[in-house]
Amino acid sequence: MTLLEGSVGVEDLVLLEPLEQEPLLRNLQLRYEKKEIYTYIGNVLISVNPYQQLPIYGLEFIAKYRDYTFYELKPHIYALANVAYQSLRDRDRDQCILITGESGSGKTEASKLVMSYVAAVCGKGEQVNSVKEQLLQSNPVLEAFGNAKTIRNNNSSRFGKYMDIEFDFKGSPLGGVITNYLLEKSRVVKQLEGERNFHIFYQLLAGADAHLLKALKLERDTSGYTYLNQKVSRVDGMDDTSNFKAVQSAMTVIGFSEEEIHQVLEVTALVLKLGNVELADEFQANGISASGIRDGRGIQEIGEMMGLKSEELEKALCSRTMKTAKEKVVTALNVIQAQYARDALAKNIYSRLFNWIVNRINESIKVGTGEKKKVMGVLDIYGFEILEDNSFEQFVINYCNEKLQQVFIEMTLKEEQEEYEREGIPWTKVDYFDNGIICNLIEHNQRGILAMLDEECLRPGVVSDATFLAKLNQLFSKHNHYESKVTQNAQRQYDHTMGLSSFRICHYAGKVTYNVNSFIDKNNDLLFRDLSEAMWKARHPLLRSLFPEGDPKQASLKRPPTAGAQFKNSVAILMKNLYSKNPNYIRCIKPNEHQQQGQFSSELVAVQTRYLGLLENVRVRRAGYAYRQRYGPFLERYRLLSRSTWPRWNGEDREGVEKVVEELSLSSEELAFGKTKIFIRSPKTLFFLEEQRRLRLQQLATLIQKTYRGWR
Ligand code: AD9
Ligand code: MG
Repeated sequence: MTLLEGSVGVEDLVLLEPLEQEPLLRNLQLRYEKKEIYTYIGNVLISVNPYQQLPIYGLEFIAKYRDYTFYELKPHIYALANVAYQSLRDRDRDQCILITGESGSGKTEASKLVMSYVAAVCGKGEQVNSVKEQLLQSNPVLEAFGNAKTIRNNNSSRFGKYMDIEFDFKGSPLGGVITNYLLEKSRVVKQLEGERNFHIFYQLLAGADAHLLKALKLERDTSGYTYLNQKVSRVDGMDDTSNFKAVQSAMTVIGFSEEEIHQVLEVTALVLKLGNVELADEFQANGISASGIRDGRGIQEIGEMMGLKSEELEKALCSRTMKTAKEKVVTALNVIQAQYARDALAKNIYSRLFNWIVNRINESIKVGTGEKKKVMGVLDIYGFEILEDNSFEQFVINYCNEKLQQVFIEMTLKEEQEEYEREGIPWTKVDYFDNGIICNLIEHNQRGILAMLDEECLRPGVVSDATFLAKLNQLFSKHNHYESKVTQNAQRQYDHTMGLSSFRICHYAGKVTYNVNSFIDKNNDLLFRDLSEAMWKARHPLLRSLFPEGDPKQASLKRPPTAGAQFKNSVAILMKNLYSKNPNYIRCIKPNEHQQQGQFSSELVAVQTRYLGLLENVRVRRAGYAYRQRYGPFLERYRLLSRSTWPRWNGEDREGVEKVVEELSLSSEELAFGKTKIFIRSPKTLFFLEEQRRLRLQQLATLIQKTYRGWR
């Protein structure tokens, strides 16, 4: 049994005195220094990245946490996973686990801990174990293709992930569905200083045996590849060779055939090799500069691997065909344009390959539609990003975080307050900032920033990032959450940090300045038709299948939805999914910028606690009641604690509940009786009830044993 207050600070911030930012930070720091990385705010779990392996995980701890209720043991991610799983299994409520926090704060590790906890406690048997294995093995595969070393995190997820794990009525896993969001495909062709490309490229070069390397026409040395940052090819503590073996074996466990694995690696190799295609100026007879390929052997090999004539590939890379109703006009691309085309092709192949892998995993783990399922969703998605230079990617990522903050507000803060009103419980309202206005600024169907961007992308005539920005400036000149040089000048504010080609959004988490350069291009996300047609002509079955639009018969004039529209749509689907489930929150915090154990930077943590809204969260929680339940189920659980209600109670549920709490002499301060539910203020009272129940059950069991012996 643990007390909620002790020498390691409070385990639940609801008990913090005084409730202010400073003591909140001190409490987290005190706990962190004692290696207590988990702290609650009611049922929300705060997790501070320890950057070291703590001896608090594994089967022994799983066994402990599965047998206790939430507040009986120290705060732990297993306790949260346990509540979610039990509530799914026993109360038939679909759950979602929302894991948020900035890059390197520990989201992916948290999601894996949740998955391993659930896998350890749910169901048994050969069939069930094989499903569990498939679900767990999806992690190394997705991490190999979707994670990379960044300045902030050696194993940074460069995509968002939501996974629904599906269970049968007994709580045994049946399978799942993974949804991925926006892979950072620009990394395929270029990385910042100190960063790497996606892990798989290094794993492949380090881990493939000589035979495989030869088959893929690759050299082992990373220094020969333009797409691999030459300065960092290794990551401390990361073994690319053994990870490669792990990925191959994980793919086999999931159900990829040997042929499929080989094809995936071939396509991966092709991307690397494309980076080495050197383009140079060649002068045409008319004197106009045009591009051509410098090194014939490289393109020859790529062509062979693709199953495509190298001349066709060269043509697709170096020229562009415009079709009108009557004729086809072929124009030569200059070197810059051809390099752009080559990189666009590499990025497209890789991101489509990634989507294909996700789909292929889903095919293996999907569950038949006929069965009734219980679902646990786990969301591990990029946190709020404020970089030095913020572009389209940061814009959509931060939009997604605004939406998640909305879920948090709606499902915890607002819902909490509305429930008190519904139940007629006296209550002091707590103010919090509702970020609906910012979501609207971005996503409004006709007048949002994304809609404006789409309008520019689809508008005929001369459009550019600048015309897009001009449009925003005009439309949002009076918006409280929008700023730019133009709107600032109009208000006679002179801010030297704001460039002419930028706009700024006052997000709930802070102000972010976005540079509009490439917004149009990235939103359009168009691949020249010549390239998709060439890929479709390739004989390589997997490569070809990634470019269905290259089929001339499929060629429609309708353009595919823009990247922004697609993202907005998938966020909307995600939101609908989350709203249909009971939320469980894990708020991850990064304690320092150096990926170092034992360092706690208060300033850095302060920023994160602010935008995670932790203080507001505690206020709302504290003004209210930690625990509530309908009278019926409450009575069912605790009626054995009162002589009036045990063994039988024929009256109203609410009256029965009143009898129980009366007999236990619970303080009236601790309780409130709503229209349909009883509310309990502090976790201690709940803990007390549970303890009494456990003792009473023991007593009853002894009684039954005695009676039984008497009969014999
Ligand atoms: V990113 O947004 O994908 O860049 P995450 O996912 O938030 O980020 P991640 O889970 O990858 O962060 O954690 C970063 C590193 O911190 C891990 O590689 C571990 O080395 C370390 N970490 C995180 N959580 C734990 C933990 N519970 N125990 C030990 C941890 N180490
Ligand atoms: Mg991650």
